[in-house]
Amino acid sequence: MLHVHSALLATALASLASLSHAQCPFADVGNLAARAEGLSSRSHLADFEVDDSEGYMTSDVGGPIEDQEVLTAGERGPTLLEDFIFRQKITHFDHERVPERAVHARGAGAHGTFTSYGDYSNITAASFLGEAGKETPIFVRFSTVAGSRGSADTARDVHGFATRFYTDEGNFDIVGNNIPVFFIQSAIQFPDLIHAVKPSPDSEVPQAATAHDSAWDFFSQQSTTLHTLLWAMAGYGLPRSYRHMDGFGVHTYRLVTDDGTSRLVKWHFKSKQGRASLVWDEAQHLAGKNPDFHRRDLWDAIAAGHAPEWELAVQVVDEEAAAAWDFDLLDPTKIIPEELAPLQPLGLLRLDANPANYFAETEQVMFQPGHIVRGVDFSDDPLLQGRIFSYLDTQLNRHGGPNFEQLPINRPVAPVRNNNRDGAAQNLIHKNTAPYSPNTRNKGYPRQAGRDEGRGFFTDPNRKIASDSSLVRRRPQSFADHWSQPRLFYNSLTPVEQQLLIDAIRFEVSHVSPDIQENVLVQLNRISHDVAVRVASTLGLDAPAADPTYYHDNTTAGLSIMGEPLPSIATLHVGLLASHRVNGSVAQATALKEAFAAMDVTAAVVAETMGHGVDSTYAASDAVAFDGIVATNGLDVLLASKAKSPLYPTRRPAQIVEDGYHWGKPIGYMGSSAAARVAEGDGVYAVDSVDALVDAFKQGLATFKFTNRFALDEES
Ligand code: HDD
Repeated sequence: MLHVHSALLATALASLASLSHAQCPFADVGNLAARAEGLSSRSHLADFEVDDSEGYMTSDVGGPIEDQEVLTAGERGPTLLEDFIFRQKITHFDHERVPERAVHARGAGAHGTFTSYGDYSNITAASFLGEAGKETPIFVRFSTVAGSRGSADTARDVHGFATRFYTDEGNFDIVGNNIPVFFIQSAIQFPDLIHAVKPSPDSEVPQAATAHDSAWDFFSQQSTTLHTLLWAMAGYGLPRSYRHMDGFGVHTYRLVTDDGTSRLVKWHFKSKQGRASLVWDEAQHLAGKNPDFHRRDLWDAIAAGHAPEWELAVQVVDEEAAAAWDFDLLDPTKIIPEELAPLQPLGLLRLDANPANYFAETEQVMFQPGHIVRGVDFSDDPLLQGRIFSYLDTQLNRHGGPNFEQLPINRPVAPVRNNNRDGAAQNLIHKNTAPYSPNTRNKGYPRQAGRDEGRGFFTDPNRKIASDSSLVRRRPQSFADHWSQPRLFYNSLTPVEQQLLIDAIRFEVSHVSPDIQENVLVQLNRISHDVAVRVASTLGLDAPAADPTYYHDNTTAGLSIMGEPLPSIATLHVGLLASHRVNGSVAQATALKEAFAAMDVTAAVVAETMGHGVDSTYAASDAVAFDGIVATNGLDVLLASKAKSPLYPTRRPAQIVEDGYHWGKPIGYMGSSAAARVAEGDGVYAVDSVDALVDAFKQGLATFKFTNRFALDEES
């Protein structure tokens, strides 16, 4: 029935979209088509949606009311206790919040569809991977880890990448990050890690940041953190957008086939937009200028019909071969280099619908690594084992009871039948009066499902534990090397990325106490003497003597972000600087905007005042808003060092170009504006025609960051 509804709506909107602009009763035909398409990926929520587009206001129990004045004893008298309308409204408001997530509080989500490329029953019994073209609704929530719900999107941090597949055999969640490794090896240390990176317990400072004593005290005392720390200090901590980052399941999981064959795997989500990152100075500006930068980017791209896409892939591991590797697959601080196990693509994720209500969908979605489906199983990774417990517990706390899985965003599309009963906010009316198993009163239903009946989970999951099964509180020796893979990561970056990583550590560690700085240098020195020396130079300290136990020159492919051009420039955003004082400038910017639109690149015309095709003013614009910047013909007038105007802060037009240049963005000068150019070189284009500019920017935007503008230590 639901499907009929949305199909009808989709058809109606599609036929509206096919009308010409003149015929259509709505202005934005393109968006209507996009909404119709998006609706299908969240159609399982349709039954729960509230449409207030008509009707009278009512109380929570349905009686029509007015709610703008309280009931008082006389016009100037006291408010009456009997005013049930007032009390209901205020009481509901007082209870509007649920506890924010203890970690990953700040985030944004979207709906979409996963499409399987093929029938993968040779590696898993999971039904959503059982057929080419099979579609499964999904919801993905992206997040930062440390900050509170209101913190800035561009804080340097690991980023959450949590995906729910609403499969026809139940919900499957991959609760991952944009970095393939984690700080600790055992879940029992998670509270320690989080207490160390969160703000200080006395002052609650700093917010959404790790440049403080407790974080680096923990990092330098707990060397398992070093690998993830290096990824976060590199571009992975500063993604350009949620759309421009990959996702990872982090742990080793298992896939199991119908005949019980089990293989170890790592989950990957590869961004079709490519990977791109900000530079730190830019990210800090953004935190003030636009703290919602990532949230808005995702929302706008989806609303404009540019659905972001990721390819789901797995590294399938041959367990016998893995036994010879010099790291343990159960250790979540390690990657499996792609040279050892290539990625096998499985299908495509496409996010094409924004939530209709942030709280109901994004805030109330409650992921759990324990949400698995037949065909997927766990490994003995001690971090994963602990997470399976923790997420259920945290959802009980956030929701206040055990019925959170009944919330629309959590409810599976597969039927739920069991003997769990009652509890706060029970939404269902169970009619079975024999809610126990085994029973005869309900003819034994709901029946037990197993591997061979009812497509249940495997009663015998074909997993073995180590033969030495005495109880211990210690980690295996195979988890003991915490320095070789951080070095592998560092070696695999370009020199500029290495420099930016070192600069990030310099920034962070400059904020911590001298004794902690010394401890940090000891750990960095185990990874690389060069890194330790370069960080020590900023701190005015001596690095320890080289400690070569873990030094090596190995590299692995696919880790550099800045070394590769973007596969697509669609939906990147260009600033077109114009002036009402220069004849033809706004017209030229408008022509550029149209030419960019033909390549699905969005652009904003900036001038002193709004009107006549201008999208933003210099008073409101900043280089952080743009992936590339173009000064139109004649703009040298505004860029000149003495140019002043009461319409914008001093030197704002020139500052936009200069900041854009220093942050590595492509810069275009049209005609005479080149007279005011900041510098020449790669990614700086002085041209005369719209066509030449757009042509140059195709390559410029794909390069994304012109890294030769960033200084290397040896050049200073
Ligand atoms: Fe966690 C949330 C990812 C280790 C305990 N975690 C949370 C979210 C993501 C991750 C993406 C946000 C989900 C959402 O959007 O709602 N966490 C990870 C990854 C880890 C990891 C990739 C290591 C591989 N986490 C981890 C450990 C524990 C937790 C070891 C506890 C033992 N994580 C939680 C939590 C959260 C959470 C406290 C907070 C809110 C929630 O679960 O739903 O239970």
